[in-house]
Amino acid sequence: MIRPRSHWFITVVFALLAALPALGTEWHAAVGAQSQNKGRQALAFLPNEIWIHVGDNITWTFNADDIHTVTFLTDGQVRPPFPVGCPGFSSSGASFDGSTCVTSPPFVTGQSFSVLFTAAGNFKLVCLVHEDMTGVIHVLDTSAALPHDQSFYDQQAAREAHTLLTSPDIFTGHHHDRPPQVIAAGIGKIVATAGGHQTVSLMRFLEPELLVHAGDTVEWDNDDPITPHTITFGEEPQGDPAPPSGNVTTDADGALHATISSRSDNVHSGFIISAPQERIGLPQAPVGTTRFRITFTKAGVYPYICALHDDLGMKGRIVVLP
Ligand SMILES: [Cu+2]
Repeated sequence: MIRPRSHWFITVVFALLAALPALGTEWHAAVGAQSQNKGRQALAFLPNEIWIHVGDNITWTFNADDIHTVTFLTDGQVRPPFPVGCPGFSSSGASFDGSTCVTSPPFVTGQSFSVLFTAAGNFKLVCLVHEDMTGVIHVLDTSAALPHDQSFYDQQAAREAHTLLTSPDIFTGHHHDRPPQVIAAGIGKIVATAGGHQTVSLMRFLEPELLVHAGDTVEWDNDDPITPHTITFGEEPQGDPAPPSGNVTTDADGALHATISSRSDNVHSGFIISAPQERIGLPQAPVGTTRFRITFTKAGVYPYICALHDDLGMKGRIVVLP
């Protein structure tokens, strides 16, 4: 027989246990994937759609040397530039319930970020660095059945990474038909799933070495739908890499243009990117800077880089013959 005092004690213990958060499931997913030479980058959450329960935790492991973030903005929040964060950045182990933005800092291979989901809802997952890199996390009540287990997501992530990194068709297309002195600074493709977009980008100048003659003009454009690149001769600019260097002028068709007559000339294109798509509900985006030209006046060998992706091996050179 339980005496009244013990009965009171047991009631308190049960009340305390009920108030504690249920120990949720630990889920795992990947951020990014890359080829061995780092040239091909999958800008993707792998997988990009996951169903979990309230109280579950997801740990994202980063698998690329191109930077990414794991970010949950709030509904209607204006997308900030990635160095700004939410503003600010969260530590791994952050909680998200839809009311306050949570973002990892920009991370690379070997780093990881965990988020605990404390409220039911369907939450968009974005990378602040890459626009067409999105996903959805469906957080269901603990009584709901989940459609997939961890091994399903592991297999799906591996399959998607493989497809993005080996798909041959991003190399085919009109860049083979471009005029001889026009270099594609990158090429890429966006793939859609119900959960959002995954992008594969080739972080390479497609003609890494080009021979021209003194007085010739070389042009670069960018066949990647979303990833900007730069054409940078000499010293890398300090600070924001988006604007061009001061010695760059604008041609009548909107292309940027500079002249190089010595290896000590510092010329930076700023961001060169395919003209952006329109989005319902947003003001029409300007065409932007889609082409960059350099006239070489003297013979010599002129190495250059993409200031954003030289660490991934995105480098080239122009050989100018007399
Ligand atoms: Cu680049």
